[in-house]
Amino acid sequence: MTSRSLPTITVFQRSPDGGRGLARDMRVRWALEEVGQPYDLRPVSFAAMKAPAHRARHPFGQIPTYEEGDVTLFETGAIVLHIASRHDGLFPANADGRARAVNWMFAALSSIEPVIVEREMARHLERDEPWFERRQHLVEDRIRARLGDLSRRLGDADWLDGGFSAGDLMTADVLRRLVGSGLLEEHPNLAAFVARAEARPAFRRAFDAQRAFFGAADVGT
Ligand code: GTB
Repeated sequence: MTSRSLPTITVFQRSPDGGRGLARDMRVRWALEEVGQPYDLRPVSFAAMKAPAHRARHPFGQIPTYEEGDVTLFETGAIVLHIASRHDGLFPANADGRARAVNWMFAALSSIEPVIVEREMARHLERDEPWFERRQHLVEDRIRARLGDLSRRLGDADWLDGGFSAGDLMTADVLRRLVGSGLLEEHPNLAAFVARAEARPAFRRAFDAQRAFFGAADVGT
């Protein structure tokens, strides 16, 4: 009998968000919890993230990465797709349903996440610029347009395409970054979608694990 090690994901050594689970390892942890796959963590400092050993895993020197056997992956879209493809629980059984779930994963990462990240980057890096307020309005209008379309598509359904899938996981995780901004709350069905996703036992386990990890790391180092 061969012993196989657990998949290992890299995470921030110290939480930049105080354990709110907003960094992108959260979606990987959540996917692993959804399929019942235990995992190990490799915490990396900001300095270690940019060092050659980590860049061998992640060319852009970021987290998370995912190592399983001989496979090392470094984009959360690819990582969650990998997990969903190899385990039951995140994709529908039929090929067409699976294709639509993958479609929603790409939509989350390509059509929804970029404008949300743009808003955050501007808030972090451009706050003192004279054009900040004007630009912020423009970016928020673009977010509103996306959320309006998404809200109309979701309607009063629980999930985006039938049962919960990796497409919902990715979309909810992307939208979580807007909780409390007022933008998500303009669409009660989207706010309820995120709350429903966050109420899933697998999400709770992943969230509690990252919070416990960061709490322990903060005390110990
Ligand atoms: N496209 C990549 C993916 O999806 O995997 C993006 C990976 C990425 O942006 N990683 C970030 C990182 O490593 C962490 S998640 N940044 C360090 C660097 O680039 O040097 C982004 C993030 C960080 C912090 C918060 N926060 O504090 O709320 C939220 C999100």
